[in-house]
Amino acid sequence: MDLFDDLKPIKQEIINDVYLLQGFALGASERLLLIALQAVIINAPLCNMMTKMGFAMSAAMTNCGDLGWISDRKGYRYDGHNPLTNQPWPDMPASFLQLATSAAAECGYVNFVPDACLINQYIVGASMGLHQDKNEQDFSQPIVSVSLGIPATFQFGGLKRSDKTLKIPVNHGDVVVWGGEARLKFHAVMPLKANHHKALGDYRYNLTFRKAG
Ligand code: MD6
Ligand code: FE
Repeated sequence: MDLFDDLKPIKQEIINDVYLLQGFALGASERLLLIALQAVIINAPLCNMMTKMGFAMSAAMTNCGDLGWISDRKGYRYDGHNPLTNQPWPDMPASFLQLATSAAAECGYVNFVPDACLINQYIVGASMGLHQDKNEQDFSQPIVSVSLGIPATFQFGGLKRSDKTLKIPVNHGDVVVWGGEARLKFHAVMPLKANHHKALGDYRYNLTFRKAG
């Protein structure tokens, strides 16, 4: 075996402008990331927001950073305050910012400075339907999506809801980055299968970083 055989290809371009960085969030900074995640959730508890249609979303959510993504009977939007507490969202932890900017840079987005981080918590059976991320101001900026905890299957489609989708398995520590021609493509999370993660229990967490404002 050669010296560098063990180095996995860090970046795979799954679809044009959709990158999978396997295990990118692991390593020395993983512990700091998980401690920061716990602190954010203590300050801004997870809750199942309502959709415009009046159904509770199956993933529980919270946010950190200057702006937070929220949903209620008025629709989807970004807001600087947590509707549960009327307080500003917790600051984005340095470990979050570092992870998001380095993942984006790895994929060629060198100027990415997220101002919003949405945190989703999925229990077994929870899912997210096919949708586009289009509540942000500047579509030249990418989306950085960090998967933690138990595995899930991410689905990536096209610019039309009816376009066929590709399944992307995502595991603890994987990061998906999309931008450019993929920025407005439909995507979804398939219903979570029961599993267990040694640090995060029976949950999947997803951190989605965006330049929203
Ligand atoms: C995920 N979440 O949780 C993917 N998009 O893995 C999303 O794609 C998403 O949670 C827009 C708004 C909220 C979300
Ligand atoms: Fe999305």
